[in-house]
Amino acid sequence: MITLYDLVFQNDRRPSPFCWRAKFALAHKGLAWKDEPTGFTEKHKIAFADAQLLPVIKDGEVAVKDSWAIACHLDKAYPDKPLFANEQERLAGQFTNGWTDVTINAQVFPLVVADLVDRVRPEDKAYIIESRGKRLGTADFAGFQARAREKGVSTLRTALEPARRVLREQKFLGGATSNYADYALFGTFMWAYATSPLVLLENDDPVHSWRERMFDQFDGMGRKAKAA
Ligand SMILES: N[C@@H](CCC(=O)N[C@@H](CS)C(=O)NCC(=O)O)C(=O)O
Repeated sequence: MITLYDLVFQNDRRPSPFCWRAKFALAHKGLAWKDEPTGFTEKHKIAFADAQLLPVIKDGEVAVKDSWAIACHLDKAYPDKPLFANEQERLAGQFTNGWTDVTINAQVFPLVVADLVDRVRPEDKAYIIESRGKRLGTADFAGFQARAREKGVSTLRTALEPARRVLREQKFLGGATSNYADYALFGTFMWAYATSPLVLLENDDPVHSWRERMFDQFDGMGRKAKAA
């Protein structure tokens, strides 16, 4: 049985975009897993993997850290129901994964940071204030978020244009059905969904329709998760 160490916030909210990638990858492959909720200040739980960040999986005796490494491990160890049908798809998926990390996640973070800090477990609050305060250069998260929202939502919508162009022509980034490229990007929308009431997409946006389809995947796994 695979154990997934998943970042946890207050009231069992699961915010981490990277952990959502791993959960969708496991669900796609039809693999069962045991969930191990892990707070920011519970890094001792993932010390066995020599990790500081989530997700981590323990698959028998094998420890794997980093969401991309987890996806590659799962396809190698369990070739059925591949996340990538071939090497070309794996490389295209790596591009979407990196684009989401560098461009999309970086744009979403300032838009939700105060909402995120508000929803962290009380015992992790000091840690997130210190670590994210250092990253942003301010501990005034509400002010930072409000300023970011003045232009940030429309900038994000523009940044999503490469995905929109694909989603005008096909249902998923992976084609007629979803593959890991979809999970890489959708993880970001799960992050926002779990932590912030902010409306990121317009209803008539093809990315919005895709997000709805993604929410429905695997028995509505995303939609059933605790929302902000
Ligand atoms: N490249 C890593 C990034 C993982 C990551 O940044 N995880 C965040 C949660 S979203 C984390 O564990 N942060 C812990 C901390 O900030 O102490 C991946 O794809 O798994």
